[in-house]
Amino acid sequence: MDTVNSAEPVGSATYGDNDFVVVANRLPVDRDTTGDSPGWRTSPGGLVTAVAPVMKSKEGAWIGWTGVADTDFEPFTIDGMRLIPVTLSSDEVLRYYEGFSNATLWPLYHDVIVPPEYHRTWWDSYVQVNERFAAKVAEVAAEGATVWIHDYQLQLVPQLVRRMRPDLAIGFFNHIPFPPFELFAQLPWRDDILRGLLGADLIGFQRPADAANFRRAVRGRLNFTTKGSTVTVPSGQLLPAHLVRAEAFPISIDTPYLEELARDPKIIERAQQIREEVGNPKVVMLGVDRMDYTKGIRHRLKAFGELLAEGKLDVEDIVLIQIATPSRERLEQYKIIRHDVELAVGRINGEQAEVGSIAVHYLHHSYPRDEMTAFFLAADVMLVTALRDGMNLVAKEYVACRGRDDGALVLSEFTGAADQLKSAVMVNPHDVGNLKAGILEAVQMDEKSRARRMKQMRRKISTDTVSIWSKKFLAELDAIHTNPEAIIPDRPAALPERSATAPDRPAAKTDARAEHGAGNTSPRDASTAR
Ligand code: ADQ
Repeated sequence: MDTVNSAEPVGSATYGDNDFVVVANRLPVDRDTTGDSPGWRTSPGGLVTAVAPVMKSKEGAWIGWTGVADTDFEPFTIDGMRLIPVTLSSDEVLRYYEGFSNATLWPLYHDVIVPPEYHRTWWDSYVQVNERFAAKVAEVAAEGATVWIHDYQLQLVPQLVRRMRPDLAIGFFNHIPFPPFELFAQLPWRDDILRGLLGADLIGFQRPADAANFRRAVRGRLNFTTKGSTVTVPSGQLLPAHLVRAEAFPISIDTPYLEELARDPKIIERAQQIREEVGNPKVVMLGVDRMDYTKGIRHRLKAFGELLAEGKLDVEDIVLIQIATPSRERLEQYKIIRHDVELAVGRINGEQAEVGSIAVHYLHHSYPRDEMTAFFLAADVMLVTALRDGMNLVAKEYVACRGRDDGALVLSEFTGAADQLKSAVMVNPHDVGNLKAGILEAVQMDEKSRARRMKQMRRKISTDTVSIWSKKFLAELDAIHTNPEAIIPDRPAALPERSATAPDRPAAKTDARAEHGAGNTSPRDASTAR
């Protein structure tokens, strides 16, 4: 492997000195090799926005992969964030990331829209990479530090970290749905994943239904007791005995920042220009998604194509701009979805467009935030038709940009956002008839209804921002870790004291109630967590 050193190394004295550690598959940077000497470009996303203030105030560290395979990088600092790279080999990118994370877990957790693939070599790689991340956490976290682990790629890390460092407060947030038990039960390594997650003190999900699915799986597979959102982990489960909270923390967006962008005269002017560039139709509809089979882009195009073919919408009056960011392009299912979408766009334009009136403007690019905001401002109707989505930030971003309380949102009931943006036009994207009716309703909605509904949705996201989300999560994690009795009524009498002792310290004996779950656990699954 090559070794590349960055410009600002973190001194080894700072190891084990981080009071706040974020752990995610990717670091919030991309390697930039365009200049004379290679460097890093920040890739600001929701997660950075959410955790950056805490990172700065607590001088936190972020552990993750750089996106460059087979290369070791030294820790470095960028925008006041201390970044600690974890190395992945090309083989691990193939098996752990593209394989187990994105071709096993991703489809399984999204209602098996495409069939998940189960391969033991992928699982082995997933375990190995999770162990590497956990070892890094154990190395860099200060005593009693707070560790916040993110997403489905790292579900074993909480357990692995707890076994090495029982002194740490461990939070986990799952950005994607957690599937119903009947689907989750397909996974050959289901019990390992549950135990992996249960190493955390607090597990956050997007929707209450996700948290309920998780708790049901814990009861059904491991026989652990749950009461409300609390799970009692008994001793003898490859984990020290402890209590876990598993509940919903719906993620949001940086609302004030987007509202400000949407008021910027330059961006407003650019929005007007976009409308002109697409022919100044009466109605501009917009779709913004990663190119992913979960996002319902094909269903949306089918509905739109049929509405045009039936003459219910007229190509002279309406345009659909479909932005689809390139995503996971080496995976077969992603090649298929791209092909299908491009075929559908070609067919609609071939059959419905006239010279000078294109029906679908299809853009397979990524855009800077200013330009995305201009698209949101330019759109009269926003289409979010995901077949399953943990939250869907695009829906919230569109609402944040509609400061004039105009515009209509068509929103799939299978998104986490549907729990909050209740005044949207709700649709079932699997039902093309229902989707078409929803699109027509949004297009034809009178101004007064649009204003009323948008105002209600804007109110919701103005009090529900990503910084409030991270504060709530971390405050609850702190409360659970420092004083579980204060908030959890059913705490077993004899939970072990937390202390930073030797790695893999055997758990203390617990009371009969906590032992009960252990005794009833089915050990039938072939694999066990390492
Ligand atoms: P994603 O599946 O990536 O996120 P989403 O929540 O919509 O889905 O977030 C996408 C983000 O990328 C949005 O901020 C959007 O504006 C941006 N984006 C999309 N296309 C873009 C383009 N072409 N150019 C620039 N930016 C673009 C996962 C889960 C979601 C969950 C989030 C956060 O799948 O369900 O909401 O994490 O938890």
